[in-house]
Amino acid sequence: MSVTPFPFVPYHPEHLSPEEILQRAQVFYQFMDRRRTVRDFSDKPVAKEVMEQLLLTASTAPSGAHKQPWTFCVVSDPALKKQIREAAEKEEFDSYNGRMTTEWLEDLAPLGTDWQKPFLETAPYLIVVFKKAYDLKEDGSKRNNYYVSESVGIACGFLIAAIHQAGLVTLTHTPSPMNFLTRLLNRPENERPFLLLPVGYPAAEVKVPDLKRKPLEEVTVWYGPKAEK
Ligand code: IYR
Repeated sequence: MSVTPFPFVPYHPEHLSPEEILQRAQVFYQFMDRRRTVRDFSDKPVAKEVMEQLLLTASTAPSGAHKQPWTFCVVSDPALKKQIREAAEKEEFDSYNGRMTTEWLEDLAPLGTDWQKPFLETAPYLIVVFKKAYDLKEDGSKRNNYYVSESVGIACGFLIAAIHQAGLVTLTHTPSPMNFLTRLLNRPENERPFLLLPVGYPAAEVKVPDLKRKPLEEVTVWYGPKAEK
């Protein structure tokens, strides 16, 4: 089967001076460094138009062969949020009470997480991200996708940055196993649940753990001369 090539068109990225580039890089880092995972949400509503813009941003992510192998399910219906919470808490209860290793529980203890997930009902929106292992054509045939987890992971990164930039908060929730989301959201066989992101405002006077991020020296290895300062 032949595939029509994309027409190639001129691309006009911004032309900035090295000083402006450095300034932008610094400003963006400082902004992103203020992002925190929040587990306590307010029930204050968020406009659907805001959600649409956030999801448009997520959709700009690069993907293997430009297949865009993602579906974002946006849940605001209180009854459905309640069903998701109940199913997630059932799995989480089992995970925290036997399925997770002692080492894992030990690693989580400083964060204070447990099996209870009230934010699944409190947050005005839940975005459940599905990855498409393959595309299902209208005639029922399958067409492969590539680097699906990488692509969907990047889209989620864009989404998290967009949520932060909009002044809202989120949390990367990974109930395990996540199959109940396929059932509750009635997703087709080619989609697998990937990540659940509650989106909203933080609860009043929310607290977060005083985490430190690893210094650059610990997370980078340089293989050439650094540019002169
Ligand atoms: N999925 C569980 C457990 C959990 C696991 C990791 I790794 C975390 O960083 C946080 C939580 C939960 O959502 O509580």
